[in-house]
Amino acid sequence: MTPPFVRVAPEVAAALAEGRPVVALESAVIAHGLPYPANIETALAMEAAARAGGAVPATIGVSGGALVIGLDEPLITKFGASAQGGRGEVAKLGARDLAAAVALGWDGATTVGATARAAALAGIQVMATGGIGGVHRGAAQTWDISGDLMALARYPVVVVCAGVKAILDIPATLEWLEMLGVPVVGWRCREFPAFYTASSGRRLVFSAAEVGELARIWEVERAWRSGGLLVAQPPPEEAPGVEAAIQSALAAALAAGVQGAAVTPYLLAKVGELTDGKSLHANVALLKQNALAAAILARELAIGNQVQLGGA
Ligand code: PSU
Ligand code: MN
Repeated sequence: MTPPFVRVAPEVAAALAEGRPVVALESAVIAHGLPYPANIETALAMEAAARAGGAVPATIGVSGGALVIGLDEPLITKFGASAQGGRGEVAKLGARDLAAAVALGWDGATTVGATARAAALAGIQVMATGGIGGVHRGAAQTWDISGDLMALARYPVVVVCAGVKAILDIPATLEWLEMLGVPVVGWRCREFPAFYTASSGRRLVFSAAEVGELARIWEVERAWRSGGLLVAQPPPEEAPGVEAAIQSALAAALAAGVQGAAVTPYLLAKVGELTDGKSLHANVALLKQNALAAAILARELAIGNQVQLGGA
């Protein structure tokens, strides 16, 4: 049964009803994280990557007074086009913003936290993103800490990422994930990845070499009905030397007085500009890789479910 105010695309609903693998995809990265038109191409390429991995993609957003699980191509295009020239007709929605945006009939793109909440509502277990939000640099003064972290603790969804965005304070974000009780597992890596590069210098306690290990970890977590699981894998292409651009972007954001939900989109756009698209290239590559990995995990979980059903 679909919860009220949630609209599930027919293809996604059929897959869920039959226990076939589904991967949820966020839309804030389309409307607020990447420049037009690369954002639309990337969103569609992530859907294609999920399909190539054997799962049905469900890009999530708010439109027409409903939480939509499976945006169609016209809506993805509309969300992407809103990034042109900074026109803001598609809001950036965290988990806490979903109800108001639905009630007021807004169009809104969902962050990792909002997507995790939506996926849990729809019964989707795995989602993919680029990097999660986290503790911003200078958070000791600003208290700017992404709602993604609380959502990871709260909603029972596996989030596949390449770490936290490099614009953030990576060690501080790992401390908060620990405090919130969010399990973190590396997939084919022993270090927590740093989004644009494989190495953050932070060693992980748990790392899985095979998808079956990840599936078993999630089966135990899920059986106990707690929150989410963060799975991190290194980016397929590194974009080293982005740090100088990040420093300039941070200084520019401070000078421009950028605040609240606008901080992350501002920094991502500035870093993209300052690196002449080098960061964009790496960002797109890791988004596709994460969608594929999420699909492979979703398929493994679906096989496990079928075996259980068959054995019961
Ligand atoms: N990762 C990217 N690009 C993005 C984001 C993450 O590679 O645009 C988005 C995600 O939607 C994430 C959000 O949930 O940024 C975090 O925003 P904030 O720091 O305002 O919580
Ligand atoms: Mn913030």
